[in-house]
Amino acid sequence: MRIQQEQIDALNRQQDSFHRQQLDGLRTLYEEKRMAQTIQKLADFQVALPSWALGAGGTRFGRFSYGGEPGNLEQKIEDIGLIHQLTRTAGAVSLHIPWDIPEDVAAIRQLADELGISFDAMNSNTFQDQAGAGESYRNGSLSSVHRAAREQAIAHNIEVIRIGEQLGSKSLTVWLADGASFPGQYNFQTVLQHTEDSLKHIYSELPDDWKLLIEYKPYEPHFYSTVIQDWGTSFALANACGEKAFTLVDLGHHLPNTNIEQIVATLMKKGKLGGFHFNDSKYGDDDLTVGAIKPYNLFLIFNELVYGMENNPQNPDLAWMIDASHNIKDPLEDLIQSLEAILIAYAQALLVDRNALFTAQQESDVVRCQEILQHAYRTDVRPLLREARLRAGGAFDPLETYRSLEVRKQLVKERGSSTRATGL
Ligand SMILES: [Mn+2]
Repeated sequence: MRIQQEQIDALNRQQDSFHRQQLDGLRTLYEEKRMAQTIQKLADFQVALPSWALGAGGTRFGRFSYGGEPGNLEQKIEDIGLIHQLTRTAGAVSLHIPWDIPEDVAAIRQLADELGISFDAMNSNTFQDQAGAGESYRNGSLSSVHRAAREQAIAHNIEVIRIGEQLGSKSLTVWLADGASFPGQYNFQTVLQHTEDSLKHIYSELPDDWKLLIEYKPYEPHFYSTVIQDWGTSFALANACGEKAFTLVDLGHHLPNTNIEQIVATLMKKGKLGGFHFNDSKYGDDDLTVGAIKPYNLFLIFNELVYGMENNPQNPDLAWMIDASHNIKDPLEDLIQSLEAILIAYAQALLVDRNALFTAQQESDVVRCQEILQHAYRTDVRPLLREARLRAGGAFDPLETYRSLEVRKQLVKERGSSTRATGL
């Protein structure tokens, strides 16, 4: 289905005077120039949605399907198109291979183009065995002690690059599930060396204008060790590969209470933060809606991201992506909520008075430092988000518009109530 622009505009008009009042209220707190800059940056900010997030996810215990799920890649891109039309923030898709190998590349590119969607980072998959594959990844992929398994995993990653080239993507994200569930299962140094050698091989096949993004995770699916367990290991591997290789930070891939904002600051200072995956968690890699549990933490992370984007020209533009699983919510509603939470944290971070913060830090005025940060955090920035969206033709309130227009009901009508998204 496609939403008509007039439908969005009609609902927006009902909010016109309320919106003006709200925006004027913010003008009493922040100067016009800062407001204008923030609105422009919000309008420019685009987050990729992964192709596996449009259907219901699941846990290792079970999965509950959601009606009207996209049954193929075209429908997944159409769903992202719907979210992008409402939010004007979801202008990219991140594909997962082999779940979403395009059958007709030209047709997929044309569809994405019509909907204003570009192809962001490609994701390889060596955490599952594929039908007909000669080698199993049971004992690892890029790190495996079995040469044939490593070679198969390397060849798969190169194939993903080739598919990505046809689509206009510019980066490959590698997340390895490789690890050990028991002490003594493998030699730490051996598997690290294999991983480095395999990544270097993949890197050597990377086009000049591409990036290799290396994700890390401390545990899961293995519970004793993970080959790329933390940012330090990822950073070392990226450095070993070369200048086109970077670390990717996934919010859920940290042990509880890890200071993620400090990791972000360190990597950006070193010019090695390449990508960012958004989600939220209470206990581990919970894949919950962004901002659902720890919105202040998200703000503190964005505070460092904004500082880095303004002060670290050595760091490249980041690949932003939502990496979450929607187990009980409508996936599209969950993604709309996530995008809103991301932009709220970004806007708050943009409003931090950096000159005042610098002065307070120089004077070691700890109380003032906290006040400056929290003044921005406690600002209701939603009028700025709405203004950025309205200027781009998006919805005043994407979630309420989605519900008013009964988008899910339409999708169920078109696709049926028992479709299952590929890869889930
Ligand atoms: Mn991730």
